[in-house]
Amino acid sequence: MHAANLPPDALRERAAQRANYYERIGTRHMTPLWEVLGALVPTQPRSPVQAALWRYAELREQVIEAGRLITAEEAERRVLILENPALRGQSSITQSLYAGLQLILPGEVAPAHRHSQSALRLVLDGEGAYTAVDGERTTMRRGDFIITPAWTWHDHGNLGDQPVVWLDGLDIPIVRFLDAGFAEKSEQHSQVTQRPEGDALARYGANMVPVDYQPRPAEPTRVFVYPFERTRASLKAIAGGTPDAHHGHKLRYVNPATGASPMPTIGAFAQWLPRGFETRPYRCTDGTVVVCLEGEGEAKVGGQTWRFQENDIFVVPSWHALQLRADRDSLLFSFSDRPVQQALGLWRDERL
Ligand code: GTQ
Repeated sequence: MHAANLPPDALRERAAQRANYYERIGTRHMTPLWEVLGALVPTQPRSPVQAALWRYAELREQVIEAGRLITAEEAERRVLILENPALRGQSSITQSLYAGLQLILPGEVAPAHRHSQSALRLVLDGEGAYTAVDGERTTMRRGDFIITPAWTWHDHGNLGDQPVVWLDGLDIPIVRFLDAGFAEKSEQHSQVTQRPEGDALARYGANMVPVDYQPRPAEPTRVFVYPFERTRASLKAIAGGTPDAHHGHKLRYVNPATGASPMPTIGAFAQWLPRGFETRPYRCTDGTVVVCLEGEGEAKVGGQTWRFQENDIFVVPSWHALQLRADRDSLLFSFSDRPVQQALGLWRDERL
């Protein structure tokens, strides 16, 4: 008999029986699927992640204050985690990704370690710092996209006279979800340099690779720095053409030896929006962190609208429509878990 046909006291009686049943099976660690099926198998993504924006002017002030409270050495990594407002306590900016703002003061070293988690850095502010990856240093310049793939040794240092701040993006929540994390501290505080600066870029990042190099399919690139001046030059060179209605002029960073993403778990993108250009709304299943490197404008995400300017950071949750408008020529960097979703056959997008 359908519930609609039951008299009210029969309905109450049945609800009480079910509640009693749920309680009894609950003591044996079972629970009824039919109460949660709609949430488990949604008709479309209903991300708990919240759209949010962090203004760099505020971020900088807070992270500089951290520089007075703890040294890089004591902290190991002096980082303020950007926590999604709906995921407080989880050290996550989206369900799958972590983001944080790292500060290194003149003379400091963030000691060498390695871990299963893959990391990217986007340099935001200050000059004179370096990151060393598996024995090679790279000077960090604003806008440089630097990677430290899983299990590569890395340390950071500041040889200059200014505080240096960058954005860290890691796949920490993915590795935690899989219970697959390992980490190790190096005996060397700073890695001994084994190759001159620029070696990896020359060998692997100039449309050539060493003659016997055969990368495995998901192997991260040996190119660990994508210099901003190259990215910017490419975007400027294509900016005269007709922009895509939903993306403007958008490129994805690749492992030049394979065409895949630089690291298997994180995809990264750079995009140029000419002054006055407004994108049509677009949504995709990869929750995305966006950083304004140049220009200013407005972002509409779901129902929210923000103005953004240089170094502001915002997060677009899965399947939320994004619309961007540039009020000056603007260059945006972004990263997401897209390669994971694509490898699993899950990724979808929609041009609205
Ligand atoms: O620079 O190695 O933001 O290990 C979080 C964990 C940075 C790093 C983070 C890390 C690092």
